[in-house]
Amino acid sequence: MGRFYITTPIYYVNDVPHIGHAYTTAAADVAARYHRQLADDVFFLTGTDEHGTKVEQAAAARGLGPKAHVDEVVGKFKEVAAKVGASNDFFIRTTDPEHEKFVQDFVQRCYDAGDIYKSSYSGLYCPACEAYYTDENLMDGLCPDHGTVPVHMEEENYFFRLSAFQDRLAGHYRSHPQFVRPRHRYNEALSFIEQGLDDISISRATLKWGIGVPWDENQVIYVWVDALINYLSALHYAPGENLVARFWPASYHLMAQDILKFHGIIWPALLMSARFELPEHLFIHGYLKLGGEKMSKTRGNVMDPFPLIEQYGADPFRFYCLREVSFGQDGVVSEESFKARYNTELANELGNLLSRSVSMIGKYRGGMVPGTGGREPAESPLAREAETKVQAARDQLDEMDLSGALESIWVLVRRLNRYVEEQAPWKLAKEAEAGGPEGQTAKAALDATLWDLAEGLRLLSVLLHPFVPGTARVMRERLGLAAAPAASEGTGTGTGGPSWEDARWGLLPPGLSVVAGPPLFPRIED
Ligand code: ME8
Repeated sequence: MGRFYITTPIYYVNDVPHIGHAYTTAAADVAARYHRQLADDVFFLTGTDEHGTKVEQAAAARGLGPKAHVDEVVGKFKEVAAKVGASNDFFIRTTDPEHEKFVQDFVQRCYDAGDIYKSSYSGLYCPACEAYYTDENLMDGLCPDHGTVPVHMEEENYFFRLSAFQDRLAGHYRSHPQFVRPRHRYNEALSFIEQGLDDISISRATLKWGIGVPWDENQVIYVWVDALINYLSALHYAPGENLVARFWPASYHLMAQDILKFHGIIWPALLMSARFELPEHLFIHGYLKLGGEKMSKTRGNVMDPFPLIEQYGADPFRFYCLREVSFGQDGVVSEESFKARYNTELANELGNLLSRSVSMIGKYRGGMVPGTGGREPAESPLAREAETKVQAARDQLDEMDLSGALESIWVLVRRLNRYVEEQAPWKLAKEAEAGGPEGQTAKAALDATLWDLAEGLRLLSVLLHPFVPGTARVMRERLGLAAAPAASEGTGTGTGGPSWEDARWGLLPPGLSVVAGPPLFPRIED
């Protein structure tokens, strides 16, 4: 049994959530559920980033104080987590008093280590990024991410000696070639470090909405420093025993490329300064793009996940995002492609496979899963391929190749559909009726085929559990297998779902009573 601590970014509450946030949270949930299936000790954290200029401005624009604003908007982010079916163990808010206290202690450690000094800053600043820019970093004088004109800022700030960590950071990257994944993101971060690092301002004098610098009441801590520390602060006060000892360092911080520099450079340097271990991996997935452009709240071209989830459920949404976009690459999403994939893959391929199989077991065997027709389970023509795909999915899940794993699983779904056509159980049933030795052979072949289909579906319910947990549960119910423990579905640290031990061909006991039911995925008609 291992341990697995996975985090999503904590999302800004300056506006409402969109499909990009739902995507990261759903992906993290897939990994968390998979590791619970392995019986790992799992902690899954998500939450909200509630301080800083952007939030202060968003609140002011609504005529609200920042706290009233964040208290309201946080509900929408909690709702996203719940709606995508996230089994997060804790939801951190950076306005939690325990977090605020921990951040102050953390920054004090860096100060005491001599890594923080006071200096004045004068230069360009993008409030949307909450970051300073030099002329070279801008594109035609505009923020490269937001396309907005940066503002001139002049302040006395506290600075963190990031430059002093350059060699140690580069050394860490070299000795941990898997620190940032996928590889091209590792290269990007390392080359940024090698270009030379400047010290960074880590406090603000003009902003009020933030955590106070412990040794200077006139300054607040830079929102990014406050935010990054959440991954460690949460373990100090989330419910649960010895969380720090059990879960730090984090196994994976999951995010898109927009915040790689903060996580790949500033965060490890802060941890080195405060003398904490570094996270094991950062995994950088790509952007979901709408009409070819990155969605962003600041740009206003966002796709709202709620209507899709409300209409079709969390599972189709999770499935779509992880299937449509190769995990680690950018990809285009749209409602049309959602519907197309839903109809072809979920309704036709998976949904039909289940309903056909259950109905044939009903029709030909009175609703009871037959034996294997006198054949060893391992002799099934499906056995080898099933085992190969299980192993492939496992390897891919271990590498965080979530869409690759889903593809391996889907090869099996398609193989089972072909098997139905190849075996033509309706013909076997007719031949069996004829009686005699040939009838006996057909009867045994029909038993074997129906058992194979039920076994294939059982196996799929184990493999699909992390991706589409509700669907996997219904599949198991229809197959007459006991429902998965409730702990797997809700928030909490239950071992959850069918164990990965069950992902082996040949375990299905004969004699289960299958249960017919409505289509898993009713087709979407335009
Ligand atoms: O950056 N495609 O918060 P944020 C895929 N508060 N993922 C996307 C996406 C898209 N189009 N848009 C957003 C912040 N995301 C900080 C983080 S962490 C200590 C502080 C996801 O609300 C993706 O995970 O802007 C991205 O990294 C994150 O949302 C940014 O969320």
